[in-house]
Amino acid sequence: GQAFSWADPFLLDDQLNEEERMVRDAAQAFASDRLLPRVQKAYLEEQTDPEIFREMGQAGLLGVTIPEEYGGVGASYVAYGLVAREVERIDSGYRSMMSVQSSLVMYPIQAYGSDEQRQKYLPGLATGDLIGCFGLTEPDAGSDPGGMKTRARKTDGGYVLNGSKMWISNSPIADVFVVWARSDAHDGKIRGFVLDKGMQGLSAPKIDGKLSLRASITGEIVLEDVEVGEDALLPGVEGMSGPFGCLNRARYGISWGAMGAAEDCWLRSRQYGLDRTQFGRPLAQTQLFQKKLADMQTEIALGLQASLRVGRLMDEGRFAPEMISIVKRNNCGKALDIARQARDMHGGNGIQIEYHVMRHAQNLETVNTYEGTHDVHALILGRAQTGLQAFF
Ligand code: TGC
Ligand code: FAD
Repeated sequence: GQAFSWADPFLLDDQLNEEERMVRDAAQAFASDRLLPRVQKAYLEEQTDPEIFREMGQAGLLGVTIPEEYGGVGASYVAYGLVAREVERIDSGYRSMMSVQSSLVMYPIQAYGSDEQRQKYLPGLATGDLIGCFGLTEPDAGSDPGGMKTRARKTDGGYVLNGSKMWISNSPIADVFVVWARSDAHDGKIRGFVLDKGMQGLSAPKIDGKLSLRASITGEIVLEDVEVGEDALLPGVEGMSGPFGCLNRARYGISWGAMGAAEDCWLRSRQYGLDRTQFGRPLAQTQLFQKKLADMQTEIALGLQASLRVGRLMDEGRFAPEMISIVKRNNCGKALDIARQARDMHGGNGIQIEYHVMRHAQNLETVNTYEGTHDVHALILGRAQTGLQAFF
């Protein structure tokens, strides 16, 4: 028989190959050595250290699935998911910084960009010398990004962009802006543009006052008659499948990341229950506490196994976006439940920054909302099985 490994019930580790384990171990070491020591201060003070991008680049955590010729790691989607899990074990905001850079900025430049754009941006994004952001959401277009108002108007040598983007991770510190706009020269279809910091008319003010994801800076992107050349257009894609192609990758990574945050909450709750005595016995020796631990262990084991399966299918080129909706939606929702339970299981200490669990719970509110809310993914899955569109 096989001994039960309580922390890895389905022996996930056995299902990884050598390279995936190496990437995972590098991410784990980086996360505990470089991210954990600074997260509490960063969160309390709402400070994002841009240097983290360079450190992530050095550790090989940016562009995990991007081919090596462009400075990426050329590893599998499973490896990318493992990185997200390790980074988000520390903080969802750090994982956000990484996923935007890898899936929402490097991926579209690699997949839809010209050779010149690839050469110009990808190596610097892979080392973290350049910081990227992705502007899809607008003040009046969140779940319905097709309702965007940002416009690209054709000029002689290029385009003029006008509009504003809201809730954009990394934007106040970004060098590279992947921005989606309706283009009058392309029948009003959505097109992607790559803009550089410092362009006339481009600004990215910070959004203050977030009670969630405080270690990751968020801002607007304001475009006021920003003139760009033809070379700013991403030539390889047209329509909503452009931004959605990026979101598929990021959402998949988030499904692993959320489980990382959940695991941290679970392991901390277990330890707390073993260490803390009330009524003459450890909390962990009560039935209610054990039931909560069993629920956490179960949801995490199932969630990780599902993300692994979707990752394997992505690596085989056999994924459908709805598969990603299942794991994004379920893993984020379950992680949020687990973090809230963990907060409760820590009693009064649970509200303290040193105990980590409430920070995770607050972060997961965002993670459950961005990249398609929990309910929007339900509607995607509802449409897929009924053939009926319930968005509007
Ligand atoms: P719909 O009619 O379904 O489709 C329009 C066109 O898009 C194509 N498409 C996809 N292509 C690839 N992958 C997918 N997942 C796709 N989903 C749709 C589709 O084939 C069609 O193409 P075509 O050529 O026929 O026109 O589109 P809709 O406008 O009705 O969409 C509805 C809905 C709800 C599915 C969609 O709008 C949606 O997913 N909304 C959620 C918005 C969202 O996720 N925003 C994320 C913003 S970025 C972000 O949050 C980053 S945070 C990251 C971090 O900090 O970590
Ligand atoms: P809304 O769409 O207004 O939704 C509000 C509520 O209504 C939700 O509960 C939703 O589920 C529900 N709802 C909406 N439509 C329907 C419907 N048809 N039927 C039933 N219920 C519905 N975006 C980017 O482009 N780039 C980024 O880098 C980025 N980073 C982010 C970072 C943070 C910290 C946050 C908070 C957001 C970020 N986002 C980013 C934006 C994010 O993707 C949106 O917030 C998200 O898509 C939801 O849009 P919304 O906020 O406009 O909410």
